Amino acid sequence: KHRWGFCIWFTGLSGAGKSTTADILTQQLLEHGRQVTVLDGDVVRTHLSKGLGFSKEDRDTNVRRLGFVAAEVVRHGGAVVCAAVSPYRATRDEVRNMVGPEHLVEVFVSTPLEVCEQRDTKGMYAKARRGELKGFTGIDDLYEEPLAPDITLETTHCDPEDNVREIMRYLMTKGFL
Ligand code: GGZ
Repeated sequence: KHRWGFCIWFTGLSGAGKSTTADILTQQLLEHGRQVTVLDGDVVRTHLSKGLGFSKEDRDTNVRRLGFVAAEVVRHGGAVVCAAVSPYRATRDEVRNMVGPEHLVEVFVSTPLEVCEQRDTKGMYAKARRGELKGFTGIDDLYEEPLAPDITLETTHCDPEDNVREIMRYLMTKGFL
């Protein structure tokens, strides 16, 4: 009944709203009768990627692992929601190719650094600013913005429910739902 698998890939800074949006999207997809595999970087780092840090190499390994699992699920016609900072363009492109370019929906959660830093829900930006946390994305580590994301979301003036509606509409237009 569902012909196509697909992967929604959220990328953006820490605190941008990736997990929040991913959670609501997952609920919506379930209500739509679509089972979903959720791969959140933060959670994956407690099992599949346990022991990995935040060097470029470790981030790439983490992101590729998410991509590998996502590709398997999509290949069997499933739906996957991935949320990870995934700061490097080349690695995100790799993942797109692993999953199959036409099955991956790249969603850029474009919340500006200033806003993420103001939210600072976990106090990590403050730590990074004090130099207690090295290599924090957006502070002293690179974030390469997507050049051609399928969807760009705004979380400063839009609420997550509206953003999720936009993603659902996109999925319907593309024939995924
Ligand atoms: C970025 C870090 C770092 C550093 C710990 N840089 O807001 P959070 O807490 O929950 O999201 C961030 C999460 C990033 O993990 P990912 O697996 O998504 O990253 S990546 O795709 O780059 O592999 C943040 C926390 O881990 N965190 N140290 N140095 N975020």
